[in-house]
Amino acid sequence: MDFGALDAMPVQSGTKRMQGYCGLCIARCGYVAEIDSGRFVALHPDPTHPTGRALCAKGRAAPELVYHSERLTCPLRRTRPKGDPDPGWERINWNDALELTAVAMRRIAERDGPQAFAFSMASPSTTAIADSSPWIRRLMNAFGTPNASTSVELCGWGRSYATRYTYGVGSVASGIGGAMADIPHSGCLILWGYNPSIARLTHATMIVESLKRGLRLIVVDPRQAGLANKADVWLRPRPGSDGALALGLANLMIERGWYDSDFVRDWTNGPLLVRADTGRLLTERDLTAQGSAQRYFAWDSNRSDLVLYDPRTSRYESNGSNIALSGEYSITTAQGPVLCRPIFELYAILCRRYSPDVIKEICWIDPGPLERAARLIWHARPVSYYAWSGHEQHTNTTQTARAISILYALTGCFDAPGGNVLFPSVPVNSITGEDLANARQLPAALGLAERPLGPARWNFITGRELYDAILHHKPYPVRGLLGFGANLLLAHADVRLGREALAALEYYAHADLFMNPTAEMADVVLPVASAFECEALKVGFDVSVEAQSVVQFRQPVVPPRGECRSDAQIVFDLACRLGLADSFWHGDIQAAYQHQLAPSGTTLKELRAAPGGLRVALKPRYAKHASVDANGTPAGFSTPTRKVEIYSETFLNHGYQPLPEFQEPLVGPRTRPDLAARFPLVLTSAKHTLFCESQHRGLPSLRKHALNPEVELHPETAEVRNIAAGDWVVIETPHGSVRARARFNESLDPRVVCGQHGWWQPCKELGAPGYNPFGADSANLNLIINGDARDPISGTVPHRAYLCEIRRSSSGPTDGFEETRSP
Ligand SMILES: Nc1nc2c(c(=O)[nH]1)N[C@H]1C(S)=C(S)[C@@H](COP(=O)(O)OP(=O)(O)OC[C@H]3O[C@@H](n4cnc5c(=O)[nH]c(N)nc54)[C@H](O)[C@@H]3O)O[C@H]1N2
Ligand SMILES: Nc1nc2c(c(=O)[nH]1)N[C@H]1C(S)=C(S)[C@@H](COP(=O)(O)OP(=O)(O)OC[C@H]3O[C@@H](n4cnc5c(=O)[nH]c(N)nc54)[C@H](O)[C@@H]3O)O[C@H]1N2
Ligand code: SF4
Ligand SMILES: [Mo]
Repeated sequence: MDFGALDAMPVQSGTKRMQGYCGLCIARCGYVAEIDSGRFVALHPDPTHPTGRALCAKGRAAPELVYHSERLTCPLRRTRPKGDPDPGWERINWNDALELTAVAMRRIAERDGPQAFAFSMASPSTTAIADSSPWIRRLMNAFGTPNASTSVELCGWGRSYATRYTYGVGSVASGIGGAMADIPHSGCLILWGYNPSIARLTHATMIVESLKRGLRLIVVDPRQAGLANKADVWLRPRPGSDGALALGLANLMIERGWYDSDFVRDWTNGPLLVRADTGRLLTERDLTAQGSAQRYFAWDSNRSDLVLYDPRTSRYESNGSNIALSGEYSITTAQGPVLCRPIFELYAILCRRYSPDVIKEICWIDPGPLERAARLIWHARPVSYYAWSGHEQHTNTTQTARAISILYALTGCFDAPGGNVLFPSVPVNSITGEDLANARQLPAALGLAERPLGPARWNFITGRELYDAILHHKPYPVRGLLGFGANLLLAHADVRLGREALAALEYYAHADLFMNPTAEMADVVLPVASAFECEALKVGFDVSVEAQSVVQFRQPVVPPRGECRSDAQIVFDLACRLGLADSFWHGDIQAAYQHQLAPSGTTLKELRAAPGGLRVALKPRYAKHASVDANGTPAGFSTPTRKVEIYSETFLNHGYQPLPEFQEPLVGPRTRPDLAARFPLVLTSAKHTLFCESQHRGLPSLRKHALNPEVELHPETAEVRNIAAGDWVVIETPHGSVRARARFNESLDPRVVCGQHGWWQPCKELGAPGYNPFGADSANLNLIINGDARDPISGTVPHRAYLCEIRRSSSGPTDGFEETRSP
């Protein structure tokens, strides 16, 4: 192994400097913290770190976060009933807080089974929970509950889970099928509903760098946000129409011959024949009773005959180059003649339905930019893409994610240099505890029966499923919850239902840095140390091979505030109290890290001596699917056909469309003309550059630049409603209304408006208001979204495509949020 310690930063007299990485969001920027007389005073970029080129305003505000007057600093216990506006928080000690929690967990598990105790977690993209989430999952596995509510249905499902049905499971969980855009080597990059300038600084700096050497850029976004003004093509879809757009682009590419037919033939299931009568793949069993039901056929156009394909060997029985991707063939089966077509032909037929004219009608995108984008995707290869929130929070997210990932297969760039690459990672022992005895017999997660291919398959539950299980015991009761930061009542639709559900819990403990509207519903609140006050181990920094090679053991910049503890400490302590010490190194976290690092070639001791991180040499390998074993069998893809799946029999088996058919958003102008008459505007949302999700409004250096929630609308949309820039407006949907201030954005289609979610917190120092998350004058955007409309496959609710109307309001919201009463 090749270790290269990062250069130590110069130490100035009087101040101490310390390397680490910022845990506040997914960018995980390498930093140098400045400590003056024991006080954390500033955060600077660490240019020696692969993610350390720059820091954002949130990172620079880290000292404000650490020393904030409203930080939770001691465990609290509720003394008054949950409906009471005053929870009557009472200070308790850690022993009592953890004992109360362990006793409740044991009681509920013994009476109702461990699955009746669920966990919630903040998303790792918006918090430092990634430092401890593997340990939290380990505790769940050891305890025996599969039910983790982490907003995965809103964040990550489309990007890295739905795409597994196309590409199989990869190694790094964050890209498509685990494959990350290899931006420095790409000829063209597609940012699809992803704005790294706000969301992930490390990607943004990398892209800006690459644009200088000629990277071509396509941005798909209803707003001209972030790098869209530097893009070669900016496509502006109607929110929620991305699935149609992907098919429309594929249509042009197929029509013009702009696709990699070798890749499609060799590495996708495009050649396999589908029976017209049943929609199933033609199998050997269809032809003879002795044949295998797991061997399929393609058509050899030279021999004008069937050719057998065996997924176990990932090979066709004859030379692949004659294998047909189009045509219609009458095949004599045991039951008589059956018409069959190759999958690729069926896909091409589907795509043909999305001609440029149809795309104009559905997506509100003109043929010109559509054609330019299709041309660029083909001619500027290698191409990579990253698709995120923009396509993820819809009632059609799963098929959209598939449509985009299959469009991408046409380029033949998967796992090629400059494409989406399965980056290598430093080898470590898995610590999530899937090997533990209880984990091997976990009960089914909530929602698995109803949506067997959705998040429950990976032991994630949706917000709505959690609420339904608490309130209606469907499909079984959930009576206890342990929350690590998730602010469910701001993050999810069905806000009132959520509040009712949390109030109905027999026991709820919530660990957080701050009291938030969700934590207000807890029985016990645990104070958590921020990422700057606790250690953590990070193996790989995701965005490039270079970044992946860095292993870093972050040490606390300053000791924890008050009695705060890290999430990991809480987990290890609880595990011991639950009689699970054997699975938790008897409470010794250092021993656990050592176990994790054992195969890595580095040790905790070495890492402690190198706070800037160590590099473990990693070699990029490409086209892993083509690597062959001793028998000459290619690795292929980890899908049922061992190929990239354009057509999914898994989907068919569960009653879903096997091709990535476009489904209109369930609450949109085309599906609900009845509602559209009163609510003519399409409502979407986007992240705030200064805040992570529902956090950070209390930090003065950030809040002073954004005092109130805003909604972006086109000036024409405003004018006909007599709205001036800066006016308070009401955003109204069939389910209620919230308020925000009007901000004009000429880049929007006049029929689209874009709100901000996550507003509740006041900033006392500035006298900036908080907002009641539930009341009539709320600014909680998800209060007006109803989760009855859901993606049938994943349960995703329509945060990003809903119908609304906007009108001028006479006043802004009052400061209705009950202030936290810590003793
Ligand atoms: N309308 C609309 N709704 C959305 C979205 C949207 O774009 N529009 N986005 C969705 C997305 S993508 C997501 S990920 C969710 C986000 O929803 P959440 O995952 O709930 O994230 P946050 O709202 O940032 O709240 C995080 C909470 O965790 C606490 N916290 C921060 N760091 C730590 C830590 O290290 N440990 C612990 N224990 N707690 C910590 C914070 O104080 C805060 O209370 O919201 C979703 N909701
Ligand atoms: N500053 C900051 N950084 C963050 C976060 C934060 O809250 N603030 N949150 C973190 C989290 S949890 C996440 S998930 C990531 C998310 O990172 P992103 O996915 O980049 O987040 P957004 O800005 O919400 O969405 C990206 C773009 O999608 C567009 N969009 C909206 N609707 C649609 C649509 O229907 N189709 C398409 N194609 N685009 C649409 C929006 O206009 C927006 O510009 O960021 C992480 N980083
Ligand atoms: S982008 Fe900002 S908040 Fe996110 S890790 Fe970097 S410095 Fe921290
Ligand atoms: Mo997210």
